Amino acid sequence: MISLQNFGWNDYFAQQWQDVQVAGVPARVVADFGTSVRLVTPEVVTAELSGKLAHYTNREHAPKVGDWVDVTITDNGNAVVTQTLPRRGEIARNVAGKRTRKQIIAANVDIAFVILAMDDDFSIERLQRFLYQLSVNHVEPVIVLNKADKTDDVDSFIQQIKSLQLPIIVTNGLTGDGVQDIIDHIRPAATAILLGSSGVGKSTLTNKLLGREAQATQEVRESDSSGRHTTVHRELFMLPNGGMLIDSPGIRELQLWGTEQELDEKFDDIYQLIAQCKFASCKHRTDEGCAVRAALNNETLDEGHFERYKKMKKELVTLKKRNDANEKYKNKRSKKKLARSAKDVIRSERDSNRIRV
Ligand SMILES: Nc1nc2c(ncn2[C@@H]2O[C@H](COP(=O)(O)OP(=O)(O)OP(=O)(O)O)[C@@H](O)[C@H]2O)c(=O)[nH]1
Ligand SMILES: [Mg+2]
Ligand SMILES: [Zn+2]
Repeated sequence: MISLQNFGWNDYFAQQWQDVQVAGVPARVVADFGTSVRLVTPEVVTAELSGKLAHYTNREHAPKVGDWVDVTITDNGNAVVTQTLPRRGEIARNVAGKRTRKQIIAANVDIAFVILAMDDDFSIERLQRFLYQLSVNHVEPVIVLNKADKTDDVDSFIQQIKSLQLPIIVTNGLTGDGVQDIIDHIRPAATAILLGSSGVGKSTLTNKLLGREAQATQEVRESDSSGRHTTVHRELFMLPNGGMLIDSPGIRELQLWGTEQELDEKFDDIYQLIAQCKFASCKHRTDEGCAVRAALNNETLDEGHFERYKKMKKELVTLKKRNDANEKYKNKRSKKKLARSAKDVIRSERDSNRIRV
């Protein structure tokens, strides 16, 4: 018999369950396929989404891997997901490309392993984007430096990220070295996710963690390493130690989702400096009394660290502008709709009057 507690059900979700009008039984999503999901519950295995949840306007509420949902068995024996419980520890980003929309990658995640390969693909900027996104959503981060066999100077990679003061694990996905260190961070009934760009070795590590070949892996061809992902959907696996693991498709383009305030909290050192600039409008370039410039000059502030902050800040300002514009557009449309329905009422009254006459 499956116990929901084994899959992470706890007092928090029990409380959520109390707080919403439920129709069926609770279940956890272990794989999502768009309009249907695979679930763990004592009773059902797969379920369709209700029409409302499947509708494009409700994309944010559509169940994703890790979500707790309310599932009902209909009269004809079909299982239907009717609602998604409020999430805790979601992994989200802005959809890839030019559009602006929050995309949930996984829900109810406790700990995230950000995987970096110690090769040409190693990027601190990408790491910081992941870390920012995790901090916004209160997910505990651990850094994994994979492909230990690809370098003879592991220490040079560690030195570059030591200042982040996060746990660092060094692994070799091919031999399984270091994999036990990952497992040691995952408590029973906790949910972990492996994040990182395509080809860093997430699925290779997943197989080592599970002790079986559950996920396909693939050599990244040098000439064609862009936009090709071996893993295409997300799935939640049970680990032998009782924890859970989500392998995810590589994220090449992590567009941020969040607010400037959240970024300032994450980059508190820079935020403190900016507060000391003489002018509130300081651009931190050649301005008089600029505390940021002073710190850059005497090297108490790292240039790269500041550049990454500026870049992310700019991106979040653009995100806010686009969100505001979307909001305005929506309001305008609903106002138009209202005006139209008011006209409809007048017309129908006029028509009924006519009939009456
Ligand atoms: N040399 C070396 N190769 C590794 C290591 N770990 C994984 N690989 C190889 O890297 C390639 C990509 O690994 P995957 O596990 O498929 O990468 P992924 O992160 O799951 O990629 P996507 O599913 O596309 O996001 C495969 O050929 C693996 O065999 C390692 O520690 N050292
Ligand atoms: Mg993969
Ligand atoms: Zn300044």
